[in-house]
Amino acid sequence: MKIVSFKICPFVQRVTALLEAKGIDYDIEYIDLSHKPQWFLDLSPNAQVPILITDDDDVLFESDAIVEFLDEVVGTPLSSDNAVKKAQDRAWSYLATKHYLVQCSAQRSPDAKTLEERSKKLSKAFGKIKVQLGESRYINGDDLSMVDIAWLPLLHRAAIIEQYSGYDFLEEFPKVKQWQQHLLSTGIAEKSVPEDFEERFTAFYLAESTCLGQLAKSKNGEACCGTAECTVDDLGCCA
Ligand SMILES: N[C@@H](CCC(=O)N[C@@H](CS)C(=O)NCC(=O)O)C(=O)O
Repeated sequence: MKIVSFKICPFVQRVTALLEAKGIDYDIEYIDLSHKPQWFLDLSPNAQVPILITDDDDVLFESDAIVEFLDEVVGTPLSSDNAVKKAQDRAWSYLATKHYLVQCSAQRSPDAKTLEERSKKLSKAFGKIKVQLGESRYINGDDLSMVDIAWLPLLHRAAIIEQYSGYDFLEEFPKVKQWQQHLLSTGIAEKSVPEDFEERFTAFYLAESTCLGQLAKSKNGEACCGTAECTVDDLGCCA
């Protein structure tokens, strides 16, 4: 099977994380979303990645549909066979995927005020999921579930942002942070992205035009915007 992908897309990462968690081989083809190839436009009804091309050449789109299909047809299912639990898990997964673009836009915030406003939206989701976390490694116990896979892109990206800029989307949520550590320690996050993911991700989200990029520069001991007159606001972004 083949996944058509864009290197830093969280919706793609949810699909590849599921395949990595199940230990299933797959091919991946990266496209440039600013120059979508015609063959891709012919296959993808909404012109978005991911799409999955099965071994029988069937084409699936929308990451929700793709992960549900994959969970059913390859490897050991991660979904519960109890219909109520399965529906509940779907709902907790949607809470994550509805916030992928919220996190992307928070990461691209040009200034501290915008970053705070956008982070607040993301925090609402972390505040809801934290109540679901118990003492076990993962959300449903000691085995990975579809909910863990749906939240993995958010938690992986939060860890990279914290590492480079010191800004922690999870600061107020120690339980979520513990879950993040457990998920990262599986190695699935790194396996689910291309080798140059961190480079591409930081080049885009920690560009100098972003507040987080300015924080990353300050953390490195560099002037946040490279000008001698540079002043910083409360967060450390260029004022
Ligand atoms: N609802 C879609 C969202 C996928 C999505 O937003 N993909 C982005 C990349 S992360 C994309 O292809 N954007 C190109 C576009 O919208 O033209 C899914 O879950 O698969």
